[in-house]
Amino acid sequence: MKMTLLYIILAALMTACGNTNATSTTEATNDSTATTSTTAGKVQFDGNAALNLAQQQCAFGPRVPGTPAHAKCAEWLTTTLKASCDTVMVQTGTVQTAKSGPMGIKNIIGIINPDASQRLLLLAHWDTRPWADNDPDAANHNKPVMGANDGASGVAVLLQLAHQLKQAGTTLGIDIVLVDVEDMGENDNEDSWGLGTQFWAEHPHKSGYKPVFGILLDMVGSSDATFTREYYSTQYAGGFVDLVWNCAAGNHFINAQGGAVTDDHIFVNRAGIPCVDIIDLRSDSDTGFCPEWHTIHDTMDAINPATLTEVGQTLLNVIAELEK
Ligand code: 1BN
Ligand code: ZN
Repeated sequence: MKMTLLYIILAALMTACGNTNATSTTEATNDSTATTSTTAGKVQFDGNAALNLAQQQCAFGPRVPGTPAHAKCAEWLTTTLKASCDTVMVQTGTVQTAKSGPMGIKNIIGIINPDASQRLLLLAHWDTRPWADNDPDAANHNKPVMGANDGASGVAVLLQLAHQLKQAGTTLGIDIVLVDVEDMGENDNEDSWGLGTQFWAEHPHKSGYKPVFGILLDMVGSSDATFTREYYSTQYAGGFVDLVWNCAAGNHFINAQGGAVTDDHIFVNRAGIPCVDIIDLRSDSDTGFCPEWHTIHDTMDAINPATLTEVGQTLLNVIAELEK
């Protein structure tokens, strides 16, 4: 009976938001850019404010775990979330990295409407990679990545979303989990990535935690971004991928199947929570990502407010749908 109800709700959500091109494999321009109704009225996502929040993260320098910049940014993220969320928790622990031994982590969690039973999980990693090992110049391979796109962009959208929801109000329960130590992995070692998320999946911030589903943001700021439907998201959470792409704002969301990424969402899905990865996947590059990925060029020049607006607006559209 319970499962039947879940399927009915999911079927309704899958066709929600007005874009009915969910199974199309051609490029689609979405038309859900209109303002969104929430309990507090119309809300339009402010991508310029999000860009400013990315800039503030980058001003600390690369947020490499174990460095002073990482520690200072953790304080700032906690303070910033406290201004918008009802409850903020900082989850600490130690994980085993592939190349740098044991590492302390801080997962920073902002909770909106803690008593609401229907909840949406939103994730982004806030750490940055210690090594720009995809840089065309090998002399840069041991330099840290600034992570304007790979780290700061997703966090900035979630911080700005929390800020706007505080002003507008929402009836939905929302858990924003800023995960640490995503980006210290090594090739061909899946479990070496997403260490903060793996820790959270083993120690959820609330026992029996069961949101409707989760959305992960990763590398969501490039002007050339193409957000295709990521493979594992489709495998584990296909109905929710339909929902998100039906709610998509602007023309960076492409309703076609994209590649597979070993990202934080894998560990959330394995823990039994369906989770969708919104990530910039490129079919025309050797790495599968944007040219700045894991290079010293992943700086503020690599991100722009228009793409952040589209991603933030898409989240607002999904939230409005779940509020109905
Ligand atoms: C995403 C951004 N990832 C790292 N930075 C995850 C990833 C893991 C991407 C392995 C490619 C390979
Ligand atoms: Zn990375």
